[in-house]
Amino acid sequence: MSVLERDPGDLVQVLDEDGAVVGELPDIGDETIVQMYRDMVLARHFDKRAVSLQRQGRMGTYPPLSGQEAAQIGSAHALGDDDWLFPSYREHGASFVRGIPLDQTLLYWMGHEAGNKVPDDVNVFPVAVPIATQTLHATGAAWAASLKGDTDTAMLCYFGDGATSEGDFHEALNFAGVFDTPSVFFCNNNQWAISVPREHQTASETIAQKATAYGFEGVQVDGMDPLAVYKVTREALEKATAAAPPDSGRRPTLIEAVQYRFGAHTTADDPSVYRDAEEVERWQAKDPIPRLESFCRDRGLLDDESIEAIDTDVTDRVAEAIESAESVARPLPEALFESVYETMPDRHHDQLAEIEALRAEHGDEVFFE
Ligand SMILES: Cc1ncc(C[n+]2csc(CCOP(=O)(O)OP(=O)(O)O)c2C)c(N)n1
Ligand SMILES: [Mg+2]
Repeated sequence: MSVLERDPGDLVQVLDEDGAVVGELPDIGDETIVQMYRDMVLARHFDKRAVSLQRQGRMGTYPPLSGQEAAQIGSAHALGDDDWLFPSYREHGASFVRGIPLDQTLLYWMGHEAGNKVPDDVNVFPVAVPIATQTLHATGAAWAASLKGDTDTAMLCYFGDGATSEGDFHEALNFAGVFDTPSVFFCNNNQWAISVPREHQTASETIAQKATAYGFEGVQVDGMDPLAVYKVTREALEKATAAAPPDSGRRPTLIEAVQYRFGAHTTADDPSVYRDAEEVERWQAKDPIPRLESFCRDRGLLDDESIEAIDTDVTDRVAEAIESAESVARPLPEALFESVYETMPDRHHDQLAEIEALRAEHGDEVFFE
């Protein structure tokens, strides 16, 4: 029986909090499992360094992902070569797995236009900051694939629990259900939308059950269990790309990955004013990295030596990415006005004039203090 055919409130789990196997393992090679561990460690270290860069004034703002590595890395590894990934603004780990270089992500959060440029051969859509807008882009792209008769490509779309309160989310899922688009909707339910708790987003018992109203399956998965996330996403992608309807089982899926963000919503947020330290501790016990580490050690896939080698490699790679991003000259404030209007309104001319006056008086350094 497919792991997707279950009650939406029945949480899919493969590893328990200690990394012991409690569910059916996905069909996945040992090499991929170790690569997933490596990618999760990289995402965690990148996150730590990025927050620190922001604190030192070396980056504008940044949305941390610590705690959410399993949801991102497990699902991104499930993607096939032709599939596409539609991120929100927090999917640095998933995007990296699909080919977005780390320095590119840093450039984005440093405010460089170049940070928006997705390499041509990478099937990842640009970062979407306006909440839930990417759900419509993903459904549109999935419908386009259907119309072209492309049966190899599925669209995996990430969004948060807060995004499920937006009209876009409902329109995207309704359309996908009616037109059988090759869609996998992946909700990162990290319990909070900035300071708004999950209970204030919906009176539904689960987010997964919303799929029932759109006529397709919804499944809740332990979003801090990378193997369970991989399994559920892989099955959903296979179902999305099954041969054309009506003679196949091709259907969209809504995955609710239950998880927690350990840190702040962004570096501009202070979560201590709206959530308890005990709540954070409770979720830290489910940390995906020690869980997968313990599983890998038990199976002889990792030991002290290989873990140390991974840590060193990850530290070096993140340091190189930072060096590369910081070697790009910081954008001048005039860049803000480019590519917005064909004919700039008067107030923008006035603001540009202010910039020029500042430069004439103090030089460029005044912008980078
Ligand atoms: C349309 C829109 N409204 C409001 C905002 C401001 N905003 C940024 S993040 C956020 C909360 C989103 O929460 P959730 O969807 O749970 O995602 P998370 O950040 O928790 O991953 C809000 C309201 C926005 N970016 N776009
Ligand atoms: Mg959230």
